[in-house]
Amino acid sequence: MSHTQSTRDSTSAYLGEAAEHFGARDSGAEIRRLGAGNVNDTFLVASGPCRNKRFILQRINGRVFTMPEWIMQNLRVLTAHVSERLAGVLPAGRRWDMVRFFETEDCKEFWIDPAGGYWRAMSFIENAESFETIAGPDHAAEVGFAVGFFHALVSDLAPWTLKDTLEGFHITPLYLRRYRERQSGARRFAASAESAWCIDFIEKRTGLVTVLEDAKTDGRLPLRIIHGDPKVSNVMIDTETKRAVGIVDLDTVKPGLVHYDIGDGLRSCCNPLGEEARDPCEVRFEPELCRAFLRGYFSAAGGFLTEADREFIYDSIRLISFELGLRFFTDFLEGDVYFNVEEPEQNLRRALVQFRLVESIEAQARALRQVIGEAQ
Ligand code: GN1
Ligand code: MG
Repeated sequence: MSHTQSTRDSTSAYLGEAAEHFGARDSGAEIRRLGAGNVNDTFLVASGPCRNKRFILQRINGRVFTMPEWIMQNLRVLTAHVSERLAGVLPAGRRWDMVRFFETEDCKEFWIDPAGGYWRAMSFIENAESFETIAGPDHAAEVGFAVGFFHALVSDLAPWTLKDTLEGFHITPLYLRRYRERQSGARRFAASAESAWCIDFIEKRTGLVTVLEDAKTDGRLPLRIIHGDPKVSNVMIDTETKRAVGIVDLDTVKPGLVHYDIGDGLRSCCNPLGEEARDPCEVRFEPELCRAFLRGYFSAAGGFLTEADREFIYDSIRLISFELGLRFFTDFLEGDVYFNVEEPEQNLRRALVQFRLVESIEAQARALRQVIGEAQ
């Protein structure tokens, strides 16, 4: 049985009970899986006589997040900071919702199931939706705004006030090291043409993996607070105005380089076919979506970014796409122990998608540097 399946079985076994601990006690409560998260299991619970008491219920993946208490501690610091700051910085005519966390009936932040799973509940942002793939430039500009606005909101929060909830996250050289450790066992998988292509692809680019970490070490890029996972599907869009109204999935909010977020937001936004594209050969990085994302991003975050920050934007787009491909490929070699999968070889296909994106980014390097230079 795959890791994904055994986790899902354990999740289903305690789902109803978990909902009850957060107050959904009526027998008619509806619970449905929400989104396509690769790590945690997320559900929407609708309870009450008219099913209008809605909240998000989530089981944290304990293999990935080994310190769930730290996540909640960070979120308390973050929420307090944002609620104080929000009114002063929110542009006129916009709404912005921060997720609120609920306690169990006995006033705990988690309910821990008999198998050791950590469950928590949080508010559902009403009249908003999110999308797995980008709809077009207007959507990209809103995702860019959301990432920039998040950075602006936390730009005066000292990095040391938050714990590191996922050590090594986005430290590309560490992912390369882990990949290397797995390479000996990789031989049997490398039999396929796709795997051989990935191995070759990675080998040709090992020189680029330290670009952001070097800039961090020598002080060219400062440590700030980051979101960690600002992909398209984590930005909530108002169903009527189509404007971004919040950014969810806050478990990786921690100290880091804003470039991890900028690179991640762009690799997600500028790939219209999405991470799960069936045919990796069709994948392309779209400069016009990049332009739109950066317009939105700078409209919110332009104020605190330095020239040095700008200089590393191109590198960050290329690097974070490469890094995600490397993470997917390593997980494929390890037997899908980290990212949830629905079918065999899904992590291999996901890796191919990211690597094709890297190729497209590299082929358009000049044009992209120009788009970045023009953005403000
Ligand atoms: C994971 O679980 P999810 O889908 O929110 C991953 C991100 C990746 C993303 C790719 C903690 O996020 O880093 O960019 O998949 N999160 C973690 O879809 O590893
Ligand atoms: Mg996430």
